[in-house]
Amino acid sequence: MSAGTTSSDLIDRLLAGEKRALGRAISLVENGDPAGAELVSELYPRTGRARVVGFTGPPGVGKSTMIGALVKEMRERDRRVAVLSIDPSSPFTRGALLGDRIRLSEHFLDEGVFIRSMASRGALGGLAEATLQAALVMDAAGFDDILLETVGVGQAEIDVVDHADTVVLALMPGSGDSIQALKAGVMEIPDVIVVNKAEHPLTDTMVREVRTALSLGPSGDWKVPIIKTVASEGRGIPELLDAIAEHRAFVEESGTLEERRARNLRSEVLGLAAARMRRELELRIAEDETVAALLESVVRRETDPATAAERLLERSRRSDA
Ligand SMILES: Nc1nc2c(ncn2[C@@H]2O[C@H](COP(=O)(O)OP(=O)(O)OP(=O)(O)O)[C@@H](O)[C@H]2O)c(=O)[nH]1
Ligand SMILES: [Mg+2]
Repeated sequence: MSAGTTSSDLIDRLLAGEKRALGRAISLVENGDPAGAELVSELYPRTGRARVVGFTGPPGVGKSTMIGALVKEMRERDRRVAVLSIDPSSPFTRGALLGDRIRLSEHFLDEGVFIRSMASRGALGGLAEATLQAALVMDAAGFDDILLETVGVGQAEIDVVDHADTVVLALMPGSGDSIQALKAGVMEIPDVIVVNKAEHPLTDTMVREVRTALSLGPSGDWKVPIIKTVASEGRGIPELLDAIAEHRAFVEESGTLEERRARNLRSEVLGLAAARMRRELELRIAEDETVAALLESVVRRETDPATAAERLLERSRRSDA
Protein backbone atom coordinates (compact mmCIF):
# COMPACT_ATOMS: atom_id res chain seq x y z
CA MET A 1 0.00 0.00 0.00
CA SER A 2 1.42 3.40 -0.93
CA ALA A 3 1.84 6.17 1.62
CA GLY A 4 -0.83 8.16 -0.21
CA THR A 5 -3.54 5.50 0.29
CA THR A 6 -2.64 5.07 3.94
CA SER A 7 -2.99 8.75 4.57
CA SER A 8 -6.29 9.17 2.68
CA ASP A 9 -7.77 6.27 4.61
CA LEU A 10 -6.40 7.70 7.83
CA ILE A 11 -7.85 11.10 6.97
CA ASP A 12 -11.31 9.65 6.33
CA ARG A 13 -11.32 7.80 9.63
CA LEU A 14 -9.96 10.81 11.43
CA LEU A 15 -12.57 13.14 9.98
CA ALA A 16 -15.19 10.64 11.10
CA GLY A 17 -13.87 11.24 14.62
CA GLU A 18 -12.40 7.78 15.12
CA LYS A 19 -10.18 7.87 18.19
CA ARG A 20 -7.75 5.21 16.99
CA ALA A 21 -7.11 7.13 13.79
CA LEU A 22 -6.57 10.27 15.82
CA GLY A 23 -4.07 8.50 18.05
CA ARG A 24 -2.21 7.21 15.03
CA ALA A 25 -2.12 10.67 13.41
CA ILE A 26 -0.77 12.26 16.57
CA SER A 27 1.97 9.64 16.79
CA LEU A 28 3.08 10.51 13.25
CA VAL A 29 3.26 14.17 14.20
CA GLU A 30 4.96 13.40 17.51
CA ASN A 31 7.68 11.37 15.81
CA GLY A 32 8.35 14.04 13.23
CA ASP A 33 7.30 11.60 10.49
CA PRO A 34 6.96 13.39 7.12
CA ALA A 35 3.56 11.67 6.76
CA GLY A 36 2.45 13.63 9.84
CA ALA A 37 3.38 16.97 8.29
CA GLU A 38 1.60 15.95 5.08
CA LEU A 39 -1.48 14.97 7.03
CA VAL A 40 -1.59 18.30 8.84
CA SER A 41 -1.25 20.25 5.63
CA GLU A 42 -4.16 18.33 4.13
CA LEU A 43 -6.34 18.73 7.19
CA TYR A 44 -5.50 22.36 7.87
CA PRO A 45 -8.33 23.88 5.77
CA ARG A 46 -10.78 21.92 7.94
CA THR A 47 -9.52 23.29 11.22
CA GLY A 48 -10.38 26.39 13.20
CA ARG A 49 -13.69 25.20 14.60
CA ALA A 50 -12.53 23.89 17.98
CA ARG A 51 -12.22 26.10 21.03
CA VAL A 52 -8.69 25.89 22.32
CA VAL A 53 -8.14 26.49 26.02
CA GLY A 54 -4.59 26.55 27.39
CA PHE A 55 -3.77 25.80 31.02
CA THR A 56 -0.53 26.98 32.50
CA GLY A 57 0.88 27.34 35.99
CA PRO A 58 3.59 26.07 38.29
CA PRO A 59 4.19 22.32 38.73
CA GLY A 60 1.82 20.59 41.10
CA VAL A 61 -0.86 23.29 41.38
CA GLY A 62 -3.44 20.86 40.07
CA LYS A 63 -3.72 21.55 36.34
CA SER A 64 -4.18 17.89 35.39
CA THR A 65 -6.70 17.32 38.17
CA MET A 66 -8.59 20.45 37.12
CA ILE A 67 -8.65 19.39 33.47
CA GLY A 68 -9.90 15.96 34.49
CA ALA A 69 -12.76 17.54 36.42
CA LEU A 70 -13.54 19.92 33.55
CA VAL A 71 -13.74 17.01 31.11
CA LYS A 72 -16.40 15.41 33.28
CA GLU A 73 -18.37 18.65 33.45
CA MET A 74 -18.02 19.23 29.71
CA ARG A 75 -19.38 15.78 28.95
CA GLU A 76 -22.39 16.62 31.08
CA ARG A 77 -22.83 19.67 28.87
CA ASP A 78 -22.61 17.38 25.82
CA ARG A 79 -19.35 18.70 24.43
CA ARG A 80 -16.75 16.50 22.79
CA VAL A 81 -13.42 17.25 24.40
CA ALA A 82 -9.80 16.46 23.62
CA VAL A 83 -6.97 16.93 26.11
CA LEU A 84 -3.33 17.38 25.19
CA SER A 85 -0.76 17.59 27.93
CA ILE A 86 2.81 18.41 27.24
CA ASP A 87 5.53 16.42 28.88
CA PRO A 88 8.89 18.13 28.69
CA SER A 89 10.20 15.01 30.44
CA SER A 90 10.53 16.73 33.76
CA PRO A 91 10.30 14.55 36.86
CA PHE A 92 7.18 16.52 37.84
CA THR A 93 5.10 15.53 34.88
CA ARG A 94 5.75 11.85 35.43
CA GLY A 95 3.19 11.74 38.20
CA ALA A 96 0.72 13.73 36.17
CA LEU A 97 1.14 11.32 33.30
CA LEU A 98 0.13 8.55 35.57
CA GLY A 99 -2.91 10.60 36.47
CA ASP A 100 -3.69 11.04 32.79
CA ARG A 101 -3.65 7.30 32.33
CA ILE A 102 -6.10 6.79 35.12
CA ARG A 103 -8.45 9.31 33.62
CA LEU A 104 -7.86 7.88 30.20
CA SER A 105 -9.18 4.52 31.29
CA GLU A 106 -12.17 6.24 32.87
CA HIS A 107 -13.11 7.67 29.44
CA PHE A 108 -11.84 4.77 27.40
CA LEU A 109 -15.16 3.81 25.85
CA ASP A 110 -16.40 7.36 25.46
CA GLU A 111 -15.91 8.52 21.84
CA GLY A 112 -16.47 12.06 23.09
CA VAL A 113 -13.24 12.19 25.10
CA PHE A 114 -9.68 11.89 23.87
CA ILE A 115 -6.69 12.32 26.19
CA ARG A 116 -3.10 12.32 25.11
CA SER A 117 0.32 13.34 26.43
CA MET A 118 2.99 14.62 24.10
CA ALA A 119 6.69 14.05 24.33
CA SER A 120 8.25 14.92 21.05
CA ARG A 121 11.73 14.30 19.82
CA GLY A 122 11.18 14.35 16.10
CA ALA A 123 9.58 17.56 14.91
CA LEU A 124 11.81 20.34 13.63
CA GLY A 125 10.32 22.96 15.89
CA GLY A 126 10.46 20.50 18.77
CA LEU A 127 7.70 19.80 21.22
CA ALA A 128 5.87 23.07 20.62
CA GLU A 129 5.53 22.46 16.92
CA ALA A 130 4.36 18.88 17.40
CA THR A 131 1.86 19.98 20.04
CA LEU A 132 0.29 22.64 17.86
CA GLN A 133 0.08 20.14 15.01
CA ALA A 134 -1.55 17.60 17.31
CA ALA A 135 -4.08 20.25 18.33
CA LEU A 136 -4.91 20.87 14.66
CA VAL A 137 -5.47 17.16 14.13
CA MET A 138 -7.80 17.05 17.15
CA ASP A 139 -9.64 20.05 15.76
CA ALA A 140 -10.07 18.33 12.38
CA ALA A 141 -11.39 15.23 14.18
CA GLY A 142 -14.34 17.34 15.29
CA PHE A 143 -13.71 17.89 18.99
CA ASP A 144 -15.58 20.92 20.31
CA ASP A 145 -12.97 21.81 22.89
CA ILE A 146 -9.25 21.20 23.09
CA LEU A 147 -7.63 21.57 26.50
CA LEU A 148 -3.86 22.08 26.44
CA GLU A 149 -1.87 21.55 29.60
CA THR A 150 1.58 23.11 29.65
CA VAL A 151 4.18 24.01 32.20
CA GLY A 152 5.08 27.64 31.84
CA VAL A 153 8.56 27.36 30.41
CA GLY A 154 8.95 30.43 28.29
CA GLN A 155 12.36 29.92 26.71
CA ALA A 156 11.24 28.15 23.55
CA GLU A 157 10.68 30.01 20.31
CA ILE A 158 7.04 29.06 20.59
CA ASP A 159 5.09 29.05 23.80
CA VAL A 160 2.17 26.76 23.16
CA VAL A 161 -0.18 28.36 25.63
CA ASP A 162 0.03 31.66 23.74
CA HIS A 163 -1.76 29.93 20.88
CA ALA A 164 -4.89 29.16 22.83
CA ASP A 165 -8.11 31.15 22.36
CA THR A 166 -8.43 31.31 26.14
CA VAL A 167 -5.52 31.11 28.55
CA VAL A 168 -6.14 29.88 32.10
CA LEU A 169 -3.44 30.44 34.72
CA ALA A 170 -3.68 28.01 37.62
CA LEU A 171 -2.21 29.01 40.97
CA MET A 172 -2.57 27.83 44.53
CA PRO A 173 -2.16 29.52 47.88
CA GLY A 174 1.55 30.18 48.21
CA SER A 175 2.31 30.60 44.48
CA GLY A 176 4.24 33.77 45.29
CA ASP A 177 6.64 33.48 42.35
CA SER A 178 3.79 33.68 39.88
CA ILE A 179 2.39 36.77 41.58
CA GLN A 180 5.82 38.40 41.29
CA ALA A 181 6.00 37.43 37.62
CA LEU A 182 2.55 38.93 37.00
CA LYS A 183 3.49 42.12 38.85
CA ALA A 184 6.77 42.48 37.01
CA GLY A 185 5.00 42.01 33.69
CA VAL A 186 7.23 39.00 32.92
CA MET A 187 4.16 36.83 32.62
CA GLU A 188 1.56 37.52 29.97
CA ILE A 189 -1.80 38.42 31.56
CA PRO A 190 -4.03 35.33 31.34
CA ASP A 191 -7.76 35.43 30.52
CA VAL A 192 -8.90 33.49 33.58
CA ILE A 193 -7.09 32.87 36.86
CA VAL A 194 -7.84 29.89 39.06
CA VAL A 195 -6.74 29.61 42.65
CA ASN A 196 -6.83 25.86 43.21
CA LYS A 197 -6.50 23.98 46.51
CA ALA A 198 -8.92 26.57 47.81
CA GLU A 199 -9.57 24.56 50.98
CA HIS A 200 -6.33 26.10 52.19
CA PRO A 201 -6.80 28.86 54.84
CA LEU A 202 -4.62 31.33 52.90
CA THR A 203 -6.80 31.19 49.78
CA ASP A 204 -8.46 34.58 50.24
CA THR A 205 -5.09 36.23 50.87
CA MET A 206 -3.91 34.71 47.61
CA VAL A 207 -6.97 35.99 45.75
CA ARG A 208 -6.32 39.51 47.08
CA GLU A 209 -2.69 39.35 45.99
CA VAL A 210 -3.71 38.22 42.52
CA ARG A 211 -6.22 41.07 42.30
CA THR A 212 -3.55 43.58 43.33
CA ALA A 213 -1.08 42.17 40.80
CA LEU A 214 -3.71 42.44 38.05
CA SER A 215 -4.59 46.02 38.99
CA LEU A 216 -0.98 47.03 38.32
CA GLY A 217 -1.09 45.72 34.76
CA PRO A 218 -2.81 47.04 31.65
CA SER A 219 -6.59 47.00 31.92
CA GLY A 220 -8.41 45.85 28.82
CA ASP A 221 -12.13 45.45 28.15
CA TRP A 222 -12.05 41.95 29.59
CA LYS A 223 -11.99 41.79 33.36
CA VAL A 224 -9.95 38.72 34.35
CA PRO A 225 -12.09 36.57 36.67
CA ILE A 226 -10.45 34.87 39.64
CA ILE A 227 -12.09 31.51 40.36
CA LYS A 228 -11.53 29.44 43.49
CA THR A 229 -11.49 25.66 43.01
CA VAL A 230 -10.84 22.47 44.89
CA ALA A 231 -10.18 20.45 41.75
CA SER A 232 -9.69 17.16 43.59
CA GLU A 233 -13.30 17.41 44.81
CA GLY A 234 -14.78 19.06 41.73
CA ARG A 235 -15.62 22.19 43.71
CA GLY A 236 -15.70 25.41 41.66
CA ILE A 237 -15.37 23.49 38.41
CA PRO A 238 -18.77 24.52 36.93
CA GLU A 239 -17.90 28.15 37.79
CA LEU A 240 -14.53 27.74 36.06
CA LEU A 241 -16.20 26.31 32.98
CA ASP A 242 -18.68 29.22 32.98
CA ALA A 243 -15.80 31.72 33.17
CA ILE A 244 -14.06 30.03 30.23
CA ALA A 245 -17.32 30.12 28.24
CA GLU A 246 -17.85 33.79 29.11
CA HIS A 247 -14.37 34.64 27.90
CA ARG A 248 -15.08 32.76 24.71
CA ALA A 249 -18.31 34.67 24.17
CA PHE A 250 -16.49 37.93 24.88
CA VAL A 251 -13.74 37.36 22.30
CA GLU A 252 -16.25 36.21 19.71
CA GLU A 253 -18.59 39.14 20.19
CA SER A 254 -15.88 41.79 20.36
CA GLY A 255 -14.16 40.45 17.26
CA THR A 256 -10.93 39.91 19.16
CA LEU A 257 -10.94 36.15 18.52
CA GLU A 258 -10.09 36.66 14.86
CA GLU A 259 -7.50 39.27 15.69
CA ARG A 260 -5.98 37.05 18.32
CA ARG A 261 -5.86 34.03 16.07
CA ALA A 262 -4.29 36.05 13.27
CA ARG A 263 -1.64 37.35 15.66
CA ASN A 264 -0.99 33.87 17.08
CA LEU A 265 -0.68 32.29 13.64
CA ARG A 266 1.71 34.98 12.53
CA SER A 267 3.93 34.38 15.54
CA GLU A 268 3.64 30.63 15.05
CA VAL A 269 4.95 30.91 11.49
CA LEU A 270 7.79 33.16 12.65
CA GLY A 271 8.55 30.86 15.57
CA LEU A 272 8.65 27.79 13.35
CA ALA A 273 10.87 29.54 10.84
CA ALA A 274 13.19 30.67 13.65
CA ALA A 275 13.38 27.14 15.04
CA ARG A 276 14.26 25.76 11.60
CA MET A 277 16.83 28.46 11.04
CA ARG A 278 18.42 27.72 14.38
CA ARG A 279 18.65 24.06 13.53
CA GLU A 280 20.25 24.89 10.20
CA LEU A 281 22.79 27.11 11.89
CA GLU A 282 23.57 24.44 14.44
CA LEU A 283 24.17 21.93 11.67
CA ARG A 284 26.42 24.43 9.97
CA ILE A 285 28.41 24.93 13.15
CA ALA A 286 28.83 21.17 13.42
CA GLU A 287 29.81 20.67 9.78
CA ASP A 288 31.51 23.78 8.48
CA GLU A 289 35.19 24.12 9.36
CA THR A 290 35.26 27.86 8.72
CA VAL A 291 32.45 28.30 11.21
CA ALA A 292 34.20 26.07 13.71
CA ALA A 293 37.31 28.24 13.34
CA LEU A 294 35.17 31.34 13.84
CA LEU A 295 33.82 29.93 17.10
CA GLU A 296 37.30 29.10 18.28
CA SER A 297 38.38 32.66 17.65
CA VAL A 298 35.50 33.79 19.91
CA VAL A 299 36.74 31.43 22.61
CA ARG A 300 40.26 32.85 22.21
CA ARG A 301 38.75 36.34 22.60
CA GLU A 302 39.83 37.46 19.16
CA THR A 303 36.35 37.87 17.67
CA ASP A 304 33.47 39.09 19.83
CA PRO A 305 30.22 37.06 19.86
CA ALA A 306 28.11 39.65 18.00
CA THR A 307 30.62 39.97 15.18
CA ALA A 308 30.85 36.19 14.96
CA ALA A 309 27.06 35.89 14.79
CA GLU A 310 26.97 38.43 11.98
CA ARG A 311 29.63 36.47 10.05
CA LEU A 312 27.77 33.20 10.61
CA LEU A 313 24.62 34.71 9.13
CA GLU A 314 26.51 36.24 6.21
CA ARG A 315 28.03 32.88 5.46
CA SER A 316 24.71 31.07 5.58
CA ARG A 317 23.05 33.70 3.33
CA ARG A 318 25.84 33.40 0.82
CA SER A 319 25.45 29.65 0.60
CA ASP A 320 21.68 30.07 0.09
CA ALA A 321 22.22 32.26 -2.97
N1 LIG B 1 -5.45 19.58 48.57
C1 LIG B 1 -5.69 19.59 47.28
N2 LIG B 1 -4.94 18.86 46.46
C2 LIG B 1 -5.19 18.91 45.13
C3 LIG B 1 -6.21 19.72 44.60
N3 LIG B 1 -6.19 19.57 43.26
C4 LIG B 1 -5.19 18.72 42.97
N4 LIG B 1 -4.59 18.31 44.10
C5 LIG B 1 -3.45 17.38 44.23
O1 LIG B 1 -2.26 18.07 43.89
C6 LIG B 1 -1.33 17.16 43.30
C7 LIG B 1 -0.85 17.71 41.96
O2 LIG B 1 -1.94 17.72 41.07
P1 LIG B 1 -1.75 17.70 39.48
O3 LIG B 1 -3.11 17.80 38.90
O4 LIG B 1 -0.91 16.56 39.07
O5 LIG B 1 -0.95 19.05 39.27
P2 LIG B 1 -0.33 19.62 37.93
O6 LIG B 1 -0.42 21.09 38.01
O7 LIG B 1 -0.96 18.97 36.75
O8 LIG B 1 1.17 19.16 38.07
P3 LIG B 1 2.27 19.08 36.92
O9 LIG B 1 1.64 18.51 35.68
O10 LIG B 1 3.32 18.19 37.50
O11 LIG B 1 2.77 20.46 36.72
C8 LIG B 1 -2.03 15.84 43.18
O12 LIG B 1 -1.64 15.04 44.25
C9 LIG B 1 -3.50 16.21 43.28
O13 LIG B 1 -4.29 15.18 43.81
C10 LIG B 1 -7.01 20.50 45.51
O14 LIG B 1 -7.89 21.24 45.12
N5 LIG B 1 -6.68 20.39 46.83
MG1 LIG C 1 -0.12 17.89 35.18
